[in-house]
Amino acid sequence: MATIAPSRRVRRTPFSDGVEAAGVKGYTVYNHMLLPTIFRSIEEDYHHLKSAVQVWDVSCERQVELRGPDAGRLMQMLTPRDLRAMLPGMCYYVPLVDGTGGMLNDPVALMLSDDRYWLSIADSDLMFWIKGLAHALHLDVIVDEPDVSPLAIQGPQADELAARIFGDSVKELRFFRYGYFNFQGQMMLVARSGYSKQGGFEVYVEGAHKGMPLWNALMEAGKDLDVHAGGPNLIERIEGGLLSYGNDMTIDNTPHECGLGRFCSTQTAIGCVGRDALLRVAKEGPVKQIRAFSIDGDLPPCDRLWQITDNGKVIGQITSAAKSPDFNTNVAIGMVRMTHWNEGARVQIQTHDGPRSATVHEKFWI
Ligand code: THG
Repeated sequence: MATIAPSRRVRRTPFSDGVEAAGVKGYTVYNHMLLPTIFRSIEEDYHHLKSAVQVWDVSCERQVELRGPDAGRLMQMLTPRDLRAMLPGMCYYVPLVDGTGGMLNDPVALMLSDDRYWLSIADSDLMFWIKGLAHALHLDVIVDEPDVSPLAIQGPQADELAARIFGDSVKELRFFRYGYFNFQGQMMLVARSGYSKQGGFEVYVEGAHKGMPLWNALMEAGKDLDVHAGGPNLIERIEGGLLSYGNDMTIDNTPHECGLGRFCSTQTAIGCVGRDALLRVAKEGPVKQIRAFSIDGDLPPCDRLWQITDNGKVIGQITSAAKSPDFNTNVAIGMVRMTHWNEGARVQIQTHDGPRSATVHEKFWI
């Protein structure tokens, strides 16, 4: 493949110098910013992520900050998840929807204080929607994108590496909680979270100039742990059922279709935009839903939607797929009609290289 033309619209990150020194081989663009996705190869990176520890430049998980007396009210307007029990120190995975219940983004929300939140966003221009709501409703809140760049530490040795940089107390963080930990005399926000099922942390680096010192310290401290630069791994995230906004779900899907109904408490999410629409779909239940698929045979890269068929009739679509070394099958994510969403259903996948047979699964692999 050709390269991505560098320009101001494709933003570099505070860690780009480190990523390049580590020999990055492939990028995607996410929130108008470089996201490194391949270092040695997707497969080598996958085995390494599952056995050692990686440092990921996920700066592209941009923060939208809501700050002011109406920040909490605006937050609850954005999501059908009930935020009333949220406290500073907590992270919530939140589906965000429009007035029809269509997915706009699926960020990790952080409550920093009563009147200050971050939304760590997936790949859509969410800030415009939030600014529009705040403006139109005359809310007393400032909405902007601060100079904050997440750096993830992921893998079975993530606790050991993080402890060497931030001290042993970082190991006591619970899943989806954050705290402040000292690095070279400065307090940094560290959460136990990340876009893999291997466990680890995300450091929300405030101020681009603090990026490379942290990157270098992690690489130095982790030498004997075989630390390496990595990134969200296609194979591992499919095995884990981690959804990718813009790929596995779009504005045309409700959270329920995405299997994110467990993050919706629409009944009590008073003030949520799209609440009435979602109450309706939650009552009826979705007629199609995200599922895991194991696909037989060899596959081309899944760079477009593949129709799922049964007897020539279209019943859904595959949106992510990759060969899994550990599970000895092609693993995939797709959305399929209720007639075919039960465990063990057999379907056909129309890849751009021809048809393949596949089996539907109600659970992902990890
Ligand atoms: N971390 C941060 N920001 C992000 C992502 C992240 N922004 C973009 C993108 N990833 C948002 N999407 C997701 C998808 C899944 C998860 C987090 C963000 C995730 N899900 C857990 C799971 O499915 O196992 C469950 C979360 C829960 O139980 O609350 O972690 O990765 N900062």
